[in-house]
Amino acid sequence: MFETLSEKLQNVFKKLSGKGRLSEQDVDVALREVRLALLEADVNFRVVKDFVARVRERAIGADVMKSLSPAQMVVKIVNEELVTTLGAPRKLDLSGQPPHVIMLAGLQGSGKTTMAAKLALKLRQSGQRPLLVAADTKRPAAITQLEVLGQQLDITVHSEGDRLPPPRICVNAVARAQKSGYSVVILDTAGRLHIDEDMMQELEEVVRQARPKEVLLVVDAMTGQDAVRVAEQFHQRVALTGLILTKVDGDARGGAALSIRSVTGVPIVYLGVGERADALESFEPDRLASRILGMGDVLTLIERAEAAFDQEQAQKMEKKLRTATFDLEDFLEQMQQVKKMGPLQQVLEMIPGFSGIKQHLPEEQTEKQMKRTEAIIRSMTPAERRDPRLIDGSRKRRIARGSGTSVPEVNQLLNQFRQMQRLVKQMSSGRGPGFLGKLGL
Ligand SMILES: Nc1nc2c(ncn2[C@@H]2O[C@H](COP(=O)(O)OP(=O)(O)OP(=O)(O)O)[C@@H](O)[C@H]2O)c(=O)[nH]1
Ligand SMILES: [Mg+2]
Repeated sequence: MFETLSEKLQNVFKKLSGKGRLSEQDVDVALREVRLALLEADVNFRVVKDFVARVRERAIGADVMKSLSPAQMVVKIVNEELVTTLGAPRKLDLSGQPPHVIMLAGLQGSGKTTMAAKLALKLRQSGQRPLLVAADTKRPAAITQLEVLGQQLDITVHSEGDRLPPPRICVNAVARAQKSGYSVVILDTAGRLHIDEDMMQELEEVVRQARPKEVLLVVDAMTGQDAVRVAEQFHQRVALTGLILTKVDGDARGGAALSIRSVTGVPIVYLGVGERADALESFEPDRLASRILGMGDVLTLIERAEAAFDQEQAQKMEKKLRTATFDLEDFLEQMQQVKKMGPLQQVLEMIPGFSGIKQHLPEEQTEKQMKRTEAIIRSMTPAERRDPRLIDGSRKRRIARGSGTSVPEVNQLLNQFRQMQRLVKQMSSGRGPGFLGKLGL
C-alpha cells in the first residue's frame, strides 16, 4: 500500500505547523509530493507540469485559514484545482426529436459493449425506450455478447449478422427506431487493439450516415500514458461529445481521466464501476479528485468543518465549558454548529475509525431527538435559558405546550443538562486539553 498524498503532506508539514502564510519553500516541498502522487496516479506528465504550476501560483503567499493546518491548506488548493481541471459534470443531450442516437467508440476491451448495456438500462429507468445496435461485425462473438446482455435486461437488440457494413446496420437501426417508437439508439461499435485507419474510416462513415448526437469515447481507467494520444486521435476524426471512463472500480486511480479531459477538453459523462449492468455512476468531479489524491472523504470533512465552525467561536465555547458558565443558550448554538456539518450519521462516517459507531445510533432517532431538544430550548425565554433553575411547574407546562412535547420530556432535558453541567465542572477542575479540543474541532 502506498501512503496517500494527504499523509505525505502531513509528514512534510509536521515541522512547519503554526505558520500563518505559505512560503515559497513550503509550497515547493509540498508540490514535490503532489507531482509524485499525480504521476503515480498515471496522470500524463505534460498535464502534471501545467497543473503543478497553477497550484504553485495560487498557493504561494496564500493565507492559511485559521481552522486548517498548512498541509490541509495545500491539499485544499490542490483539490480545488483538480476539481476545476476535471470540469463540470455533463448530462447526455436528449433534447429535440427522438430517436436520439448515441455512438460508443473506443479501443478493444475498453468496455464499450458492457457500457452500451449499462446506458440502455439507465435510460430505460429514466423513461426512455432504448434500442441496442450490434454494429461490431469484426469480432465473431461480439453480436452474441450484446444479444445475451439485451436478453438479460429485456432490452431489444438490433442485429443483422456480420455481412452488412456497420454504417448500413446503424442506418437500418435508426429507421427501425423511428418506425417502432424507440426513443434512444445506442450503437456498439468495433474496437481495435490500436488506432488504425480502417476503424477510423468506419467510425467516420457511421457518424456521416447515422448522425449520432452523442459520440462517446469509452476509455479503460487502467490505461496509462497512452490514453491521451488515443483520445486525441479519436477526437480529431469523429469530434467526441463526451468521455466515459470504465473499470474505475479497479486499482486505477483515475489519472487517465484528468489527462484526457485537460488535453482534449471533452467533458466526462459517466464512470463504469463494475461488470454488472447497474455498475454505472454519474461523473462527479470532487469524488474523482479525492480518488486521484487518495484522500477519501477526509477532505469533505475538512471543508464542512471549515464552513460550519469558526475557530474563535470554538475557543469561546471551550472557555465557557472550562469556567462552567455554559448554559442552554450555548447548548443550542453548539447543536446548530454540528447540524451545519450535515446529517450526524454522515459526519461520523467520514471520520476515519468512526464509521462503526454509527450503527449504534439509529439515524431517525438521533435526528428526531435533536429536533425535539431544539424545540424545547427555543420555547424557553432567554432568562430561562441562562438560568434553568427558574423553570418551575407552570413554566414547564408552558414550554411543553410551546414545543409540542410533554412535561416529562422537558424534565428529561433539564436533567440531562444538569448532569452535563456537573460533568463540565469536574472536567474544568482537571487539566489537559478541553472537551472541544478532544473532538478535534
Ligand atoms: N471491473 C470492471 N470490468 C469491466 C467494466 N466494464 C467492462 N468490464 C469488463 O471488461 C471486459 C471487456 O468489456 P467489453 O464491454 O466486452 O469491452 P469492449 O470495448 O466492447 O471490447 P471489444 O468489443 O472487444 O472492443 C469484460 O470482461 C467486461 O466485463 C467496469 O466498469 N469494471
Ligand atoms: Mg464490444
